Amino acid sequence: MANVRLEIILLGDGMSGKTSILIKIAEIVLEQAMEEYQAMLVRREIPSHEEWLFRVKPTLDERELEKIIERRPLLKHVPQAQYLAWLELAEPQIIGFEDWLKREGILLEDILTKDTSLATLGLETFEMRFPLGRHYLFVSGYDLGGQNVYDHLRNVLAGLAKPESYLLIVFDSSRYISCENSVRQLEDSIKKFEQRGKATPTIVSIMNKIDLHRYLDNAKRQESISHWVFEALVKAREEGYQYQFPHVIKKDEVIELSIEPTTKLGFEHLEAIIYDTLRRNIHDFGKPPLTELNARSVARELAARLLLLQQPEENFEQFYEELKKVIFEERPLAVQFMGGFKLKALRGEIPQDELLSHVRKKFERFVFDLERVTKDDVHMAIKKSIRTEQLERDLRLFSKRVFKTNALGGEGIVDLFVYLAYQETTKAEQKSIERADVRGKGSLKRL
Ligand SMILES: Nc1nc2c(ncn2[C@@H]2O[C@H](COP(=O)(O)OP(=O)(O)OP(=O)(O)O)[C@@H](O)[C@H]2O)c(=O)[nH]1
Ligand SMILES: [Mg+2]
Repeated sequence: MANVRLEIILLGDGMSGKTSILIKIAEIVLEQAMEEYQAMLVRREIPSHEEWLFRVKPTLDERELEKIIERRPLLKHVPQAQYLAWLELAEPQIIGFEDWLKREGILLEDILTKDTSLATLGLETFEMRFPLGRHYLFVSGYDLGGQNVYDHLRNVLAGLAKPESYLLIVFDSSRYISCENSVRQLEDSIKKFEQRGKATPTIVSIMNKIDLHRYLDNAKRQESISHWVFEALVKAREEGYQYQFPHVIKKDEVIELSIEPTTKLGFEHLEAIIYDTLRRNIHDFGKPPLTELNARSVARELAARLLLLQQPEENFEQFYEELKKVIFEERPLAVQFMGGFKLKALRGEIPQDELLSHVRKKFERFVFDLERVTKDDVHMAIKKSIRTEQLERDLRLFSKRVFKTNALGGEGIVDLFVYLAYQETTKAEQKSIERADVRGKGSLKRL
């Protein structure tokens, strides 16, 4: 068998988890590599990780090890990080894990050091390489930023994707609006592409964040969230509301905003208040599945859903289309972006009121009527946000497989990766059989 090349293009709405999936794939490869490295160590009579945990670790100062791990970004991605750090200290004659990876041609560092606290901008290329017997599997491709990605979809199909590429379409299964938006746009672009007689790449759909979907699909939790959000909205109407949110650049800095009692609440405040109630009330807030960033996207989805529930039938479609444009333009929360003036705000040059008025302008049309809201509305909004199962049926129209994944915990990612690698290796094997066939025939002729 020859080297195998697998080209992947990751596409989908912002925050659906494209970059996280890529990181998880790299972690799975790293785990495999760690097993081989471990086998090499055992041949050199170094204690195995299990032995080390039992015999050596209790005698060590873990702070020393943590200092080494801090300096080695790759080690943070393996459960045996402390063991590897110890090895560096205690057995300097043995090749370190990172050097060994380089020696073996296993390239993963660029992917593993990506930061998902920020959106991917535009397009990032990636390449992973790892051994497959005596050859290599090269996984390369493009990780596209999700903001307004569908504006560029036709160019992606026409420019980047080759017939042999895999287009991985990533959906956030906890956000119906985002899924619905992606599915329709994708259907449309693919139809147009095929009408022009072009060969489409293989499309593989991924319903990601299934852990978050499961978390929200719980009757008791839905009841509590409805209660908290409804109480907060009543408070905003009757007494005004004070909420907090993290600064978009300075992660440790918290910004506080107050609003006067009102019956008409702008979208930007509505989503921020929902975020605030989650932050205040949920005891496991900040940890997966409801990480701080996920709380922001849940808040945005619920705010959009609540707003849609108040729309009369006759202008629903138009309103929905306009709302979708603004909610996919940037990551939530809107108040964190304050009209692009964040740097000036950092220096205190522009007062908050003025900054907020820029956000208001963008969301001008999107105002929630606090006089009409009921607790049942909030409950309904949560239920609608996670009703993504029906979209799966549509997905099967253009995707051979639909994978369900949790990119943080890893569920479904091995299946996905094995599927992709299997497709390409069998193709490569087929080609090499054909080549051998041709060579065989040639030599017969010469005889
Ligand atoms: N609970 C949960 N959170 C996830 C999952 N996948 C990604 N996330 C979180 O969702 C956020 C966005 O993930 P990214 O991987 O940056 O999403 P993306 O699609 O690359 O986003 P853009 O680059 O903005 O288009 C991060 O905070 C991740 O930790 C998942 O399967 N489950
Ligand atoms: Mg990304």
